[in-house]
Amino acid sequence: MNHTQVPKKVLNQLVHFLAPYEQAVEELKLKLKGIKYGFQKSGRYSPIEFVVGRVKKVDSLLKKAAEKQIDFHQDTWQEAINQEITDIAGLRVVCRYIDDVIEVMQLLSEREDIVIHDVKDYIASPKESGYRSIHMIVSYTVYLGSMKKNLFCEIQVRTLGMNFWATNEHELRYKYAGNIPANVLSQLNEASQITHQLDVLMNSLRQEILTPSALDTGLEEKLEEIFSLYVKQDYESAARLYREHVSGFEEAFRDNPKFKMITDLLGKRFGG
Ligand code: 0O2
Ligand code: 0O2
Repeated sequence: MNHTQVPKKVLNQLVHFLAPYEQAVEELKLKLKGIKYGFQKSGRYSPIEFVVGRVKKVDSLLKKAAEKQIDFHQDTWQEAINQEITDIAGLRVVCRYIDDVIEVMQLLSEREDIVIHDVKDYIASPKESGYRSIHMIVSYTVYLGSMKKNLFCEIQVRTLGMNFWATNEHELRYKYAGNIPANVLSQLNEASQITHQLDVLMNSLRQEILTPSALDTGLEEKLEEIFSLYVKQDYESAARLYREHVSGFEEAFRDNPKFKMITDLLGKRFGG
């Protein structure tokens, strides 16, 4: 379907129709990013690397509406789209490891503001293209002016590897207008399998990578000690401990919030 087959009145109404979806994407993006910052603020590893979101482009929406045989000449087209097209509001959560993907699904299932209706597991059963991801169809309520709307949204959860593959495949599909040559398809298929092997291998190293080393643990304790000496105004002992244990490790522990606080507060004073 193209724009000319859709009544002009409907095209004019689409901007208004999409407004709550725009709001849902913005709110959910913020909330999902909030999960990430919550972990980081408390000094813990976040299962979320990054979050992006988008509202489906009008062309893509009309194409899907045509596939679903939605009749724009009926006054009920808005309800029909709301029910039939569940990815108008789309969020994408990208994680480092496969176990993080599972943890994110678990975290989402515990929330009261997001109701899960359906989960498509394209990791256990990849698409023919080689595409892997988890798709969760959820409902979410937005308040827009005096209007309250409960909308379906799609949350895709995938690893960095799966995302890398999907981004490449998406661009190739666009370049070849959907008709990717057989030799390129077979390379994509191989790349999908190798990406999955890498994901599985990295997942088995996850514990190794994420368990803090003795050095980190020791440093955490020292940071506590230094901070409490500072609070007690025993600056001389705090400075000594800082020079003995912290100086030289600044770069390695830059992302540790406690370390950041100590260096911000005390680093300049004790560093020399
Ligand atoms: P294309 O053709 O796929 O590249 P920010 O303010 O930076 O947080 P911003 O600028 O609004 O966010 O956009 P964001 O969130 O960085 O990214 C938008 C991109 O997210 C889209 O790119 C999509 O690629 C992707 N995306 C996120 N979620 C989904 C989803 O559920 N489904 C699909 N299909 N794509 C998603 P473009 O430019 O719209 O398109
Ligand atoms: P857009 O709007 O262009 O960003 P459904 O009727 O919704 O159940 P559908 O549409 O096949 O059936 O849903 P599916 O497959 O669960 O999810 C569609 C979205 O998943 C796509 O959005 C992509 O973001 C992603 N996706 C699915 N299969 C592939 C694939 O083979 N390769 C890549 N790169 N992405 C895929 P759109 O359609 O691009 O939406």
